[in-house]
Amino acid sequence: MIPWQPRPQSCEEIVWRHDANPIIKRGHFPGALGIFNSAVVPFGDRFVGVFRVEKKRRFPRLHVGFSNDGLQWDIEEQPFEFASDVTTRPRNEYAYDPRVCQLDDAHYVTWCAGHNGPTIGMARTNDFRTFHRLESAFLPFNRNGVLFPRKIGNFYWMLSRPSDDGHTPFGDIYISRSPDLEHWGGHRPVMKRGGLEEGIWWQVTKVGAGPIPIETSEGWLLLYHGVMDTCNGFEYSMGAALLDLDEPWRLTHRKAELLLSPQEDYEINGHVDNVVFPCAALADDSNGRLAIYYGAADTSTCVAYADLAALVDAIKSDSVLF
Ligand code: BMA
Repeated sequence: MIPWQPRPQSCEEIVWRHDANPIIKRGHFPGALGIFNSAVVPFGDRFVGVFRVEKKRRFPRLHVGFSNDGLQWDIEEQPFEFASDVTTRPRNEYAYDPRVCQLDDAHYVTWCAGHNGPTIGMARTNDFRTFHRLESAFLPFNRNGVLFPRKIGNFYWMLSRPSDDGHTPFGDIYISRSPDLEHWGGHRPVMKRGGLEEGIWWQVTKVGAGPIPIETSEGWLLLYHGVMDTCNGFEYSMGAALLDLDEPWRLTHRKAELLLSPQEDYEINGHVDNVVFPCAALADDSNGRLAIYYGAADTSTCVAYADLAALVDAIKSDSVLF
């Protein structure tokens, strides 16, 4: 069973927060200053996660964790290493913002890899003990590489966000396809950042894909982060869109209102203030429940919930395309 709490009586939002957020806080294990922007998936009768952990060197690395209920996590104190590596990479490579995707009979981790500049690293695992490094999907600079959970028309597909070497004051979501998870091409823009117009202002600076897209009868449900620049810097919120099931480069609906913005203290204050950054979601088709995992203020890991059908309806009834 995925984590779940019903919507509080007093709440009219499409997405509501877990009442004991953050589920993973600063100091989750000794020396962990932040654990955030991390990905979880069901695994056997448990859950497994790949976590962005920053210790006292503030150097981001990926750590594995396991959980029986998706809320209480046992996270390894050392980052994982690769059993085999086809890339030529700096020995000490940073790694952050992982996504995990079950595809065919394996799990794939994609993340922002310091491979001579940020780009999309990839690894395959069957057991979350041994990770085989694959070639990086793209040239630097790129972030937010998010695989689709099945082939569509004979190809694998990945969303990504071409970027720069810094904090990137721009960014649109692209899609690329591959016959083999190694050679990526056919790059197309899918979703642009917003503009100074109503409904798209909150995502005016950049957008980036969040969790692995969720297949629904109305299209691929894409949760994403949208960023606006303010006098105090960037502000990261969560939005939602639908992509065509067979032609996933076609954006069919995009919700004008954001779904979750930094409002709670743990989202407003942290290593980077005002960040809500979704990286994973668990959907239960049997009851239409959705549990969303997001990083808060580059410090902690949180959960929010939604009813899948209500969320899809909300996207369709408040859609703006531009
Ligand atoms: C991005 C990445 C994210 C982070 C965000 C806000 O560039 O570093 O991991 O959450 O900035 O700081």
